[in-house]
Amino acid sequence: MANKKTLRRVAAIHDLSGFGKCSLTVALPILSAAGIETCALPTALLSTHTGGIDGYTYLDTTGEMRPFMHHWKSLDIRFDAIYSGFLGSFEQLEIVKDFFDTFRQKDNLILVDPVMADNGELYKIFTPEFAVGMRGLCEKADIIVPNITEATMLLGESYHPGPYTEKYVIDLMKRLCALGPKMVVLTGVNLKPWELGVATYERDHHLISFAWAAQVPGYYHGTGDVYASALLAGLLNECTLARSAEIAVHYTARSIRRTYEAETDTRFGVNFEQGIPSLLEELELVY
Ligand code: PXL
Repeated sequence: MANKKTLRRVAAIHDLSGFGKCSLTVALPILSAAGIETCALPTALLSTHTGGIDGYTYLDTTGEMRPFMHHWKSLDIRFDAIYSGFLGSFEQLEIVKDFFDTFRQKDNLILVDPVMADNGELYKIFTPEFAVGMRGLCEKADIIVPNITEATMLLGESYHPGPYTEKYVIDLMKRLCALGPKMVVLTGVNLKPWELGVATYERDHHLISFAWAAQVPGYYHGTGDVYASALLAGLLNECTLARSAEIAVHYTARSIRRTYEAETDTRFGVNFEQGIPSLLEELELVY
């Protein structure tokens, strides 16, 4: 059972999309439910995410980011983890690097989810140069959580759809670790056509693991954010990387399955809310 006395604290650096269930509206409830204090540093304020919903509003909050950072530093706030996701510009990449330098401690965890692409394509608002900038941010992380498309972009390689060979996946993770991070969790992996899952690699211990779920038809928005948030919830509740990765696969797959069965519009995000009790059970968290 996790130690219930220590309240861990995370700085979550993502956009706030009011509708569509991704980024902060996913990270905050999942981490909080897992007993982790979550401090939000918004990178932008949108009416919805940008993935297939027309007419969204977008207020860039870059100008607020350094003032947030300086205020938090002046209060001597310490973070057990810093978790970055969707960033909208090169300037934000630089600010987040400074944030890492400012709040880095010997024993805290910097997790970068290099949100920028999926299914072989950059999200509409990003350019190929942004991928190079994102690589610079990943170099400073302890752990990165790219999908296969993002992984190939970080390495400047071409993407091809799965199924993949185990050797290809392991090689990709080793080369990502060579950029700087000690740990990689690669999402959207499949070795067989009917499965979907993740692979993990811990450089210092040469540890490799895989976790699988049955593939569900359709493309569900925001699942990367659900996954990375649940992964971090596991890591901050004393689970190993492999176990955290596995718990997060179960949680994300169940959220997708629930949404599929409800026949909800896949752009509107997955039903992760009703899976929170079983996530806590798997994390062995009972308050
Ligand atoms: O889930 C990734 C994501 C986060 N935030 C915004 C997005 C996307 C993906 O499209 O548009 C605003």
